[in-house]
Amino acid sequence: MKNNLKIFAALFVVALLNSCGNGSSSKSGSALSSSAAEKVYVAPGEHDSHYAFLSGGYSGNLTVYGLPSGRMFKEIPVFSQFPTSGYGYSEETKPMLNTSHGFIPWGDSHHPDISQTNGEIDGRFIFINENNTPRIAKIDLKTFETTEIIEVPNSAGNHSSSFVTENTEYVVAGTRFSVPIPQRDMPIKDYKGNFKGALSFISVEPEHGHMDIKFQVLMPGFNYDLSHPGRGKSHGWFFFTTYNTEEASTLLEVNASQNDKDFIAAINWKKIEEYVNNGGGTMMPANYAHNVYDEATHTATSTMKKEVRVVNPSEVPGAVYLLPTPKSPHGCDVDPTGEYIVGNGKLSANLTVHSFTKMLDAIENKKFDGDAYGIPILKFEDVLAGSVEQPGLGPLHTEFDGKGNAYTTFFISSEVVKWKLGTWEVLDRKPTYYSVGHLTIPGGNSGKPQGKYMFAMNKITNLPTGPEMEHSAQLYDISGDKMELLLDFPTHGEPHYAAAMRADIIKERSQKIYNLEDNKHAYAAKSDDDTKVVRKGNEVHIYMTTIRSHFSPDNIEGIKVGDKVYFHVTNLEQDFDVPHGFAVLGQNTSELLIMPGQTKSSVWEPKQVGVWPFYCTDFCSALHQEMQGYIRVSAKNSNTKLAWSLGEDIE
Ligand code: CUK
Ligand code: CUA
Repeated sequence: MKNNLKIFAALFVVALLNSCGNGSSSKSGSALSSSAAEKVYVAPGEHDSHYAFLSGGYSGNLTVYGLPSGRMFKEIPVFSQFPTSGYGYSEETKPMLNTSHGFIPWGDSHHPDISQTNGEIDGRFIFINENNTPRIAKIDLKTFETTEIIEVPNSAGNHSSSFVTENTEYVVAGTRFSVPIPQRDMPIKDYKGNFKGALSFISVEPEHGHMDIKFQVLMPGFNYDLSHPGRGKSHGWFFFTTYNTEEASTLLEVNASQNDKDFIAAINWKKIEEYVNNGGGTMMPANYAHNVYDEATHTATSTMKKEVRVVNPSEVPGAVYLLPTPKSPHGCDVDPTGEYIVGNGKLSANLTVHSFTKMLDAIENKKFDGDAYGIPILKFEDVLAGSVEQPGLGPLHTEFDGKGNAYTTFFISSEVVKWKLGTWEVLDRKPTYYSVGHLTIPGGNSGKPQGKYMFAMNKITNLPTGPEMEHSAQLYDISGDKMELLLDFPTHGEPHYAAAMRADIIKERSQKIYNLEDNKHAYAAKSDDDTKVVRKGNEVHIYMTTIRSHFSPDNIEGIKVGDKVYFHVTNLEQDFDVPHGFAVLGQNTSELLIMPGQTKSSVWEPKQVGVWPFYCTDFCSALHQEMQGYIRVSAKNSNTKLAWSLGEDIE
């Protein structure tokens, strides 16, 4: 890291020198050609050609950017409470963050992946993993809202996730850490041979995208780092990189780097699916949450599931193989044709590429080199397609442009290297200013990449914002023979992977409003006539509406200290882009942002008597500042009458 910083500092100085003098004439240090700015300029009122969805890492969220401008459009809350919209605070969305460990309003999300049809990105849904409390979320790209989260039992550090098969049959989630399955109290030193790694195949129902864990494959106790689906000819298979095949439980930086080769695990999921469809596998007790947001009721529910189907590789002979891969591979990437499987060995001098055809051949001819816990190990030489010799230091991730080229990031040497599939020659290399993690080509994770741009996501920047500098991404034009660096833009949280695609497909499907008529929320008030305040013991339900520029009712009396007050606010607007907000002084879950036609609720437990104002938090019209009201809170034992009004005084 120190070296990178030095290199970076040197580059920065060169860049500075260039910028104060002769600008574009410099060959040695200037990263940007003079026309780069034009290539990323999107005039006011114009739209970007591509959307990019960057994972937020430890923010637990997903951020949406436009390409080529690098403008951030939106942050979509997924695994975190989000004050901007009230996600995770509102009564309707709290169930989204329920787990078997209780309410967990934080997550670590790494790998978004867009749904596919026939191997092409279709722009319907985007899935993303949560590592820490293993979960997979689905975001509907009609609304850019998180609509489903399923917890993954028997998993830990859910990292080799969430990647989809070419018809979105499955979104796949692999464990990073192996653990006792079922979880139990046992000595850590007995890890080896006893812990297991669960690889989960979560089926996605074609019409609405509902997720369900179809089966889990219980693998040996390695770490499963990343994964990718086979595609085209290898559709039906899934590939996972492993490290710590040593099965160490302490000081992994040394003890998990002993073996010269770890493995890529190849799973024939079609074969296991068939076995399961015929009743194969075992239902084992489990406890995991399945949270679904219903668009008609605008409300999420959380259901606890009690069992999961598990399959041991030994039950389905011929379904699981291990491909030796040097050394502690991180990324596991499959090219658009499905023939090449790239294992990015973090500690290896060369990049290893396996051949799917050779793999099938080796399996057919039973060219095995022993086994691990009964799983056949194929011979390295028999599955090797080729290797890229000494392309750089610390390869992490590879993407493809669909024209026979691959692009790999190198964390230690801080660069992106372009190389040719089949000949394995290095074609180009471009420094990234900072230590780089993932990279993304729109559609690069499908059978049909959408060329033109590639962006690399870096771990450090030079934007001074206190002790922590935000991360950044760098955008390259890859339409020519050589990569051209166009732009550097700041990112949020710590982006790992990102998914990206053409904007027109998403724009076409985008929802403008929620139809008020279709609103089935249990506490909706669909006109001013439906507004009311109802007391049930110490619970008070306020059925409230908003329309430019008032709340109805806007005067409420008869609330008492000790009450639990629910504001159910329906936005009556039916025009595009007219949200209203709601907040009341002293409420610890303040802020609802309510879209046209939607109902959202927040709860308030007033602690102090007084007359407290509430107001609209979203600047909605010239009279936004007038959009306010009062709620009177009396002592617990008072006999103030429950009353409400709009446009007149409460008598
Ligand atoms: S990981 Cu972060 S750079 Cu979680 Cu995909 Cu490789
Ligand atoms: Cu409604 Cu401001």
